[in-house]
Amino acid sequence: MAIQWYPGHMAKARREVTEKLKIIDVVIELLDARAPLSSRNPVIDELAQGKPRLILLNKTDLADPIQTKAWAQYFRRQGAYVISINSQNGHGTEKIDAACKELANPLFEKWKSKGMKPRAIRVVILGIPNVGKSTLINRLASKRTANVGDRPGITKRQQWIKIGTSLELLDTPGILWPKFEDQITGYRLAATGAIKDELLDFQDIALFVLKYLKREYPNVIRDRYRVDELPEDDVALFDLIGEKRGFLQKGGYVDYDKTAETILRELRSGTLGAVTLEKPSDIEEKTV
Ligand SMILES: Nc1nc2c(ncn2[C@@H]2O[C@H](COP(=O)(O)OP(=O)(O)OP(=O)(O)O)[C@@H](O)[C@H]2O)c(=O)[nH]1
Ligand SMILES: [Mg+2]
Repeated sequence: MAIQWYPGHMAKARREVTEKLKIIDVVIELLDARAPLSSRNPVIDELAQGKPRLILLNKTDLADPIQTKAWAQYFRRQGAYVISINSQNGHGTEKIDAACKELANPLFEKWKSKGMKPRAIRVVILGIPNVGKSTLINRLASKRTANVGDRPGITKRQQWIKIGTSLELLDTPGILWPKFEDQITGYRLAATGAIKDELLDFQDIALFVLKYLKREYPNVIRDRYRVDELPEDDVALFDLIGEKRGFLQKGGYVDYDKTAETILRELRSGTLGAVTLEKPSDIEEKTV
């Protein structure tokens, strides 16, 4: 199944971000720690226009901690400023203020040398739908000012939020891009919840997830679904999970829809365990 989601409001949001960037000092790129590369918008370099950039790996509570470390190192090796965070409980978010100040410092020094007074740092938070932009803003503001939800496409328009006296944050609608470089990116984004569910074939996505878990995290499947021997065939495994969970229809057939939906829900909520859907070692192998 070809996965793609680039509705008109995203094209508009992209234009609006481009407009606003003239007055922005620092760009925060919020990535999903479960799929850092797939959740990275390739248009971001064009959007960020060489502004100082901070990469945040969010939802670290749902991701494999070993891989989160590896991804942070991967981006740091490329010269990026990286912080791993959990916007829901605030873990790591206390470092953001100082990072923005450090990144904006050269600009402030320039102002000072021209005799201008420093003002609040203007920061924009960019990221794909559902990655947690509004949750992060609420966390930094210590109040619920931005709308959040567990569906992609919650924020519809830009909104400035003041954080103390030193920061002004711009919340933006999640933006995807017109064409995924490869379909596996689409599958990862679908699995983590960045694409509108109504557009997805859940069985297809759940099979993709199972195949990956079987290879990389077999114990996650064994523990959660009490399957001791993982069948070689992915569809047979899918069947077995449905059976074990008692998702049977009339005649004893496995209810595929319910099984697929359960696997995805349990992956997204972290019930399955902390799982990362792509590893830096995968790409490094590819480029060597
Ligand atoms: N487990 C976990 N959930 C998070 C975290 N950050 C955000 N969420 C959840 O992710 C969902 C999406 O959060 P939002 O803040 O609305 O995401 P957004 O990026 O603003 O999404 P759009 O406005 O649709 O682009 C919500 O259900 C949040 O509670 C996190 O660090 N960990
Ligand atoms: Mg939002």
